Amino acid sequence: MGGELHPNEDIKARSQHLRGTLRESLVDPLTGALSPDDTQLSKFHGFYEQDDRDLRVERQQKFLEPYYSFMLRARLPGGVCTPEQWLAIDATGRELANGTIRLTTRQTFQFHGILKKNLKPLIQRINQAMIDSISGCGDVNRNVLCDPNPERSALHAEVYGWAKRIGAHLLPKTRAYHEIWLDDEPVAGGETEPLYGETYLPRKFKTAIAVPPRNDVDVYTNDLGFVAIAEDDHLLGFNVLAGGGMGTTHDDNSTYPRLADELGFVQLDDTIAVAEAVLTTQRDFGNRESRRHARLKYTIDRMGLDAFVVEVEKRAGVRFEAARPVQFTTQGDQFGWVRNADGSWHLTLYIENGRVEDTDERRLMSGLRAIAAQHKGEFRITANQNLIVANVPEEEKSAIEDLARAHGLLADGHSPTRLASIACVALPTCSQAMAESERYFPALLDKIDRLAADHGVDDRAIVMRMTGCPNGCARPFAAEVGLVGKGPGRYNLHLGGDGRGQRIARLYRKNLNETGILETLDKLFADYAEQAEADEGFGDFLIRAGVVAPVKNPVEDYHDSA
Ligand code: SRM
Ligand code: SF4
Repeated sequence: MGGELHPNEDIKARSQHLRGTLRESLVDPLTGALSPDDTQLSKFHGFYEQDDRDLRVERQQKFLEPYYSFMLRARLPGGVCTPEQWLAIDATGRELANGTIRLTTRQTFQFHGILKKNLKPLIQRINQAMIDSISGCGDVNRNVLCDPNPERSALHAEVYGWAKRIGAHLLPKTRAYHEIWLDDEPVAGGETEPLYGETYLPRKFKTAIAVPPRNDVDVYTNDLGFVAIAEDDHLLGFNVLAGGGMGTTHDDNSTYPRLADELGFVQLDDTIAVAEAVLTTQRDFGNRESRRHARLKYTIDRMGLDAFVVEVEKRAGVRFEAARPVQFTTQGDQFGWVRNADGSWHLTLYIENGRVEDTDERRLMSGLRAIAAQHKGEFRITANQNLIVANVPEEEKSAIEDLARAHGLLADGHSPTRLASIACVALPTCSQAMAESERYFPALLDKIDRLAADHGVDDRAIVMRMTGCPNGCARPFAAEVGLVGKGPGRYNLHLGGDGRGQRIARLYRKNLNETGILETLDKLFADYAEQAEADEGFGDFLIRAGVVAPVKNPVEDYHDSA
C-alpha cells in the first residue's frame, strides 16, 4: 500500500454522508441512468443500476442508450418476514418491478427491472411494510444472516435477536436514506458517522450467525462470523470467526477465496463490542487503494492473524477464550415439515435458485401469495435461496401443504443434489456475468441427475453451486462442486469442498463447456460409485482419492494446481 486511494474513496468522502446528487439524478429526464458517482452511492441505499444485457447489442445498433433499470435488495435480518410483509413484497414486485421476486444467498429478496421513475415509489412501498433497503449493498455491514434452524425455535429466537442487534448496531447513522426516499426533514446542524467515519469501510462487510450442527448460512465465508454455543437450548456465547470471503478474479493469483479463522469464544455480553472492534479494525487497516484486495480476508493476511486478534481484543476490551469445540454436519436446508419444540410446524419449500415467479411449469409467486393470505406465523428466507413457512399450527398444516403442492413449491420429486445446489443470478441483469447461471443451471442439473442415476449415486446429496463469474455470489468455492463462469458457455470446475462449508474447493479444470463438465463428472461419479466408503460425501471422497488436494493456506497454495 502507500499508493493512490481508489476513486470511490473520494466519492464517499464528498457525498455528504451518502447523499451525493441522488435527488438530481433521479429526476434527470434525459437518461434512465444515474450519474456515475451516484451509481456508487446508490448501493448504500440498497440498489444497483443495471441494464438488460439481452438487449444490449440490439439497442447499440439502434443508437439507443442501454435499457437501464435497477435492482433493489432489501435488508431483512435473519431472512424473517411476516405474511403481511410478504404480500406487500409480492404486490410491489408485480406492480413496480419485473413481476418476480428473487430470494438471495444472504436471506433477503431482490427486485429486478425497476425503472428509475419507480425507484422512489418502490422504496416507499416497502418502507410502509416496515422493510428498508439501507445497507443492502455498499461498503458497510450488510444483511446479517442467521440460522433459520427450524427444529429448535427457542434457540432460533435468541440467535435471531442477536442478528437484529448486531445488524442495528453496525448500521450507518446517516439520515440520507430517510431524507431522499421517505421525504424526512433534513437533519439540522449536520450529522456524524461515529462508527464508519466519512469514507465508510474500504469494501463490503458481511456477518453471519450459525447454530451447529447446521452451517446453512455458510458462516466461514463471511467477514465476521458467530457460531452459537448453546447448552440445553440456551445460548451461552459465540465462537467468533473473521476473514471469510469468496470473491476472486480469474487468473489473478493475488486474489483467492478464504474461509474465516477462529478468533476464540466470547460471552454474550461481549458480542457487540467484538463485532464493532472487528469492523473498525477493517475500517482502519483495510486496503483503500485496490478494491480487489480490500476485503477483511486480505487485511488479516497482511497484518497476520495474531496481530489482528491483539488489535480486536484491544479495541473491544475483551480477551478471547479458547474456541469451544463445534461440529457442523451440513450446508443445506432441511426440506419438508419439521416439528418445533412448542408443537408448531415449519415447512421448508424449494424455490429453484431463489426465483419466485409464475411460469408455465410452476406458479410459485401465486402459490406463496395464497399461502401468505392464509398463514399466521412467519416466513424465513434461507441462505440457500429457499423459503420456510414457519410456526404453522397443527390445524393449518394440511391447508398450507395443499397450497404448496398445487403450486409446485414442495421439494418432493427433486434429486437430493438439486435440492442441495444453488446458482447466482448472472444474466441478463448482472453486469459482472461472464456466463449464464440461474437460467442455465436447472438444465445442466437435469443432465447431471441422469449421470448420477446411471452410476447409482443419485441418492447422494452433492452440494453443487454455479456462478456466472468468479465473484462467488453462490459461494461456489465452498461447494463440493463449484462451476464458475469463464465466458459464454464456459466454466471453471472446482472440486473438494466438504459439504459442511469448512473446506475450500480447489480449481480442477479450466474453461470447460457442457460436454467437458459432463465427461469429467461422468468419470468422477464412476469412481465415487465404485470406491466411496458408506456415507462418504463426494467432496470428501475426492480429497481421500487424491483427485484434488485440500487447500492448507489460500495465500500459499490455493493456486498451486490451477
Ligand atoms: Fe454478490 C456483486 C448478486 C451474494 C460476492 N452480487 C454482485 C452484484 C451486485 C453484481 C454487481 O456488482 O454489479 C450481483 C447482482 C446480480 C443481480 O442482477 O441481481 C450480485 N450476490 C448477488 C446475489 C443476489 C446472488 C444470488 O443469486 O443470491 C446475492 C445477494 C446477497 C444479499 O442478499 O446481500 C449475492 N455476493 C454474494 C455472496 C454470498 C454471500 O455473501 O454469502 C458473495 C461471496 C461472499 C463474499 O462476499 O466474498 C458475493 N457479489 C460478490 C462480489 C465479490 C466480492 C469480492 O470480495 O470480491 C461482487 C462484486 C463486487 O463486490 O465488486 C458481487
Ligand atoms: Fe453476477 Fe458474478 Fe455474482 Fe453471479 S457471481 S451474480 S455473475 S457478480
